[in-house]
Amino acid sequence: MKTVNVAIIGTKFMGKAHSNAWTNAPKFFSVPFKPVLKVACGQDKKGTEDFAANWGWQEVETDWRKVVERKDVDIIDVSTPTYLHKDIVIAAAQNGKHIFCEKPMALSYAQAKEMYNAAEKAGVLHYLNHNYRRCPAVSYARQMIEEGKIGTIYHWRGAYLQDWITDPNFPLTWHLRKENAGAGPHYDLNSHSVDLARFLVGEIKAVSAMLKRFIAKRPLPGAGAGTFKAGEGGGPMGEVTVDDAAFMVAEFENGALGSFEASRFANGRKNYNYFEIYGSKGSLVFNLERMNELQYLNLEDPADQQGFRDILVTNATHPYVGGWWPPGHIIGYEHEFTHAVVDFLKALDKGSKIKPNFEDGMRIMQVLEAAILSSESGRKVAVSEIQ
Ligand code: SOE
Repeated sequence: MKTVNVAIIGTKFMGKAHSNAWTNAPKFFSVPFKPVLKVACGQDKKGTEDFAANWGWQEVETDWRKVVERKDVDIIDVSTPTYLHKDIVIAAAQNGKHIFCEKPMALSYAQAKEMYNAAEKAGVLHYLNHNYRRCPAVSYARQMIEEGKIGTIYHWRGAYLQDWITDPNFPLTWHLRKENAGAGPHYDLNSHSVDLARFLVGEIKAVSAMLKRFIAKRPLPGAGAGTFKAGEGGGPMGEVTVDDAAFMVAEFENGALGSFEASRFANGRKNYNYFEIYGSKGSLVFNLERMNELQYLNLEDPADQQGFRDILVTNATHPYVGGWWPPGHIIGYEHEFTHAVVDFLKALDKGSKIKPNFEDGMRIMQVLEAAILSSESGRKVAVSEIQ
């Protein structure tokens, strides 16, 4: 079997999810290349060595610039915090590497545009990891929409709600700093919802939004602090420079209307990525916390039997499921990343594109930035105003 050499930059939450995907893709799916886990790169040498030993990365590096210049690396996997994406992606593209990059794409639309242009100019394969598109129930929702099952879409109703920072003593990790994350849940979570809405409904034309910060100062992070992890706290205070919640309404180019709620202050909601889509012939509902199911209302059912049915999306005929277990043997969050790697390797082999890619990422950033302008100016903003 042909092989491709992968280097991963970033060894925390996403580093793990991606390592698992590179490992499992060839074990469960028929893929054209076997990924070789060549180099893992992180800032902390000991932590990176432990990470590499655990996941089977052959070598360790602490300087990402050396990694992107290596002749024996084909793919750069960018699993770092957002503020590092632009420089790594551009250097990787200039060195002719194919790129598998975590979301959100960048700190701004301008950065995303630069990244897209660099990747296109270099002619490399580029992928932006909005993993939820590759949840089988979500891919199946798209198939049902394409088959006309719910007819003309009227409404998108999306919410992405979490509660991991509601404690005022949760530290000021990188997600809470504008210079590192660009924005709060608006970028982190609304980016996923906008990706799903573009995937399932269509392009967004204009937005009105309100972004809100609830807690202005937090203790600086101590050892072990990170995404979803308070670690050791109690240090001096620093300023939170991003939103804590971001709500937006949107008009789609096809005439549909959408609402988006993103918050890290929704107590009880852990990773509640939820949407409802209402069409002229039926409706679809998805909730990541019940990710093996898709709810479907069919208006062609007899009127007195109408209601939402739960489709258990675990048949071999459902997208991606055939690679895993028999019907009813449910799958999880990490499988979406494996599906992305499978599609990435297939696209690499065919010389085709994969979606979402940096062009999608750029469009998403444009929508999100339009929402920030709307929140700041108090007016509705056309997405095309962001250039
Ligand atoms: C943190 O909010 C986070 O890890 C996001 O960054 C991911 O994209 C999301 O899938 C889960 O939550």
